[in-house]
Amino acid sequence: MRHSSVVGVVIAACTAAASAQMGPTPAPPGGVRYDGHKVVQVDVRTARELTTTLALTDDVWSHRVGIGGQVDVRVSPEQLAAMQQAGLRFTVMIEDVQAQIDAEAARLAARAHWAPGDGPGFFDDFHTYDEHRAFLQDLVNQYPNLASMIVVGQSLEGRDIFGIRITGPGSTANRPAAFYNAAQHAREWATPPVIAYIAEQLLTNYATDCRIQQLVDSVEFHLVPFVNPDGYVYTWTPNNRLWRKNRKPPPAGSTCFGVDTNRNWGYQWGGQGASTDPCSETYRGVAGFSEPETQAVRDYVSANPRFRSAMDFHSYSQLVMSPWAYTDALPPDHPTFAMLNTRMQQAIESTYGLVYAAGPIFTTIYPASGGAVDWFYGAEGVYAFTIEVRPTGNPGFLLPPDQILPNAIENYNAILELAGFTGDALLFELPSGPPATVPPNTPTPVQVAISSGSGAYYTGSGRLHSRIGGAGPFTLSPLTPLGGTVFQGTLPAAPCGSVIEYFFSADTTTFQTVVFPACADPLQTSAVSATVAFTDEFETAVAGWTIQNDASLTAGGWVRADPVGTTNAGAAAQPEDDHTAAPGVACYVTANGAVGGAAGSADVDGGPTRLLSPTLDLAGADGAVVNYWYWLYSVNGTPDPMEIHVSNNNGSTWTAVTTHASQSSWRTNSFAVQDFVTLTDQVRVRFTANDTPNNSLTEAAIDDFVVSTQGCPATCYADCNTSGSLTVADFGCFQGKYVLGDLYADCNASGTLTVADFGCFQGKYVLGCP
Ligand code: 0X9
Ligand code: ZN
Repeated sequence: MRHSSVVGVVIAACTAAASAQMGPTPAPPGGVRYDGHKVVQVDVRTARELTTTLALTDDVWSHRVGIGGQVDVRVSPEQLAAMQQAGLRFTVMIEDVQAQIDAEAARLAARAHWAPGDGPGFFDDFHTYDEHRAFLQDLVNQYPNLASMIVVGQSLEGRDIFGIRITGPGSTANRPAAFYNAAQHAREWATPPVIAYIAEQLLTNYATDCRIQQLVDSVEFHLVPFVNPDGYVYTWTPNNRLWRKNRKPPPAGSTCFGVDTNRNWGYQWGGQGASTDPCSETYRGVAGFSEPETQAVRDYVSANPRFRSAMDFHSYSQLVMSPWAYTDALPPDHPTFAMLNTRMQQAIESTYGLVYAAGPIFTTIYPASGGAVDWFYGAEGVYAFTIEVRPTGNPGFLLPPDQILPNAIENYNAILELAGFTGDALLFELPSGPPATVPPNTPTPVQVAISSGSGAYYTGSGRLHSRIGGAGPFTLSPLTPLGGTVFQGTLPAAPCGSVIEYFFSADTTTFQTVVFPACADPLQTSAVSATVAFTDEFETAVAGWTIQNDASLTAGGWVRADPVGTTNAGAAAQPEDDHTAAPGVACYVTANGAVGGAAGSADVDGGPTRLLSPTLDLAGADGAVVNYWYWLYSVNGTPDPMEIHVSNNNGSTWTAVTTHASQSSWRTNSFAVQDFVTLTDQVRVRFTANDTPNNSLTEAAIDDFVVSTQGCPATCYADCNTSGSLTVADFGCFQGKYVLGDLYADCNASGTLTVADFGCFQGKYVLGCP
């Protein structure tokens, strides 16, 4: 949940970095050091606390500048003392900024420089502007038919704003284009590798991955790693690691360098959330498009009317955001933006489980006028987004090198969604997901949403294609409109144990047929009976649940209770309500505090604390699914995910199933036990919460735990009424099903019900049941 009240902020103080820049460009030797500086996360609850915080720092690190949230700020030892004096509540996020910068610099000094032929080792550590260029050039050399180098224009100091153009063969006259860039802000080093990774993946997978080929053939990608090359190069010079803006020399009367290019775009330039002070980190410049970097991108983008989507990567905070940034009004295309925000958010979550928050910029972080996103959308009509990549907090801009690749991978997956919107004629999505199983011998409805991509839906053209058993032709059936973009199809009744394969298709108003999933890769579900083997809403004490607390746990052990909610920085830390619908009230929580107690007073400290399910007898089932609702809120310090394990030997050994990241809301998860351990009569599930090292606010809860087994019970065909014995009533039952057209009555499996099925039934009846 985001903060409801956000105030516009002008980060007004002259930065230490900027005030030290007295000389001409480039900067004087020596740069700026941050010895003894810390980054602290301040818990801001009132306008006064926000004003005090901003008056006491000259470098805001996080996006979360608002009331009812945490603001990450860098402070000198003196500023830290003043914060303590002022009674601000904060936790230390980075103990020693300079030590971290020095450690990174030492590592980079010792790193192997990337050279053509080194391949994906590129993502092992950060690289210079020149190395990024060589990396893209090497890709162009390997894939000359798909890729070429581009130069968008030049920076103030004359560097090329280079990039790579990637698209498949054929005319591009009508091909939608995409502009995806990074590093408007120099210190946001986690972002250029995302661009490099997108380029590498699109090219290296083109020949072998049908979906990538489809995207590259239908979209003209323009990928630009550095919109602010001067700033980026500057961050690689000694003691300038935290530079943000471009390298514009100080205007008359000032000694401060740099314009924030992301406050300089000429759409609604000069509004709130941008500074007139040249020393501010959000200095907007003397006019919209006063800077060569924004001018260059403007001219490049407006010269090509085919641009349809844009992404401006920033760091950090893990957010997916859409227009507007200058106003809290929702843009005319908000439904489309919201859909794409969600698709990108889900693509990221399904990679490593990280949940990036999503929404319009203004309300998700803060008002910011003169940003790239607003110009792309407002002036050019391009569907424009910005993602703030990893991490959420510590260590801010100094992303550890082992996260460069995972960060790139999850954001590449988000880009595939945006590219799909750019190049695909229609977009499909299953609002409730694909059903993992369907009941046997029962037609099952399945919903699909169809919306416009680069084409528009032709009314009435939606179809479901399905087949049973993995062979033979697909059967077509029309989709029924349910209102809006949602349609319903019906999966055929299928015998227990069989597999149904299915896909959807629809036409555009220009009669292009689009198939989902793409690339002849149908969805699958199997027909099986499900039986609830165990269910517990935790409203009463059920025997067998076991709590194991590590000796290091000082607070916050699991307990079954009606939870007392707590709030931290505007977000729910421990839930006030359990998940079960009324009259349900109870669930398992990690300690229950007193009403009105502080968020940190009954959270987990140390640990782990473990909650073990009763022993479940799942032996003999074909499959078993565990479903539960969980809550995990873990912020500050090192966040501690909830860990889920399963055992099939009553807890002697445990297999990791998944982890859950911080959310501040009830969420649900399911897993198939047999995907992790073979099914036995000694299965247990374990939920682990901890705060190790003890530096976070961590609250966990579990509710509505259900285990169901799946299978196709060995049935006797002739026992039509499943009475357990064969009687004359089974003939009546058979006849009834025959009359109804029930596929059960197709005794000889001929595909149609004929009189021969009666003879077949009689034959089986005579043979009897085992
Ligand atoms: O303030 C910014 O420019 C971005 N956050 S950052 O911490 N990376 O500096 C947010 C960008 C919001 N986008 C636009 N205003 N277009
Ligand atoms: Zn940024």
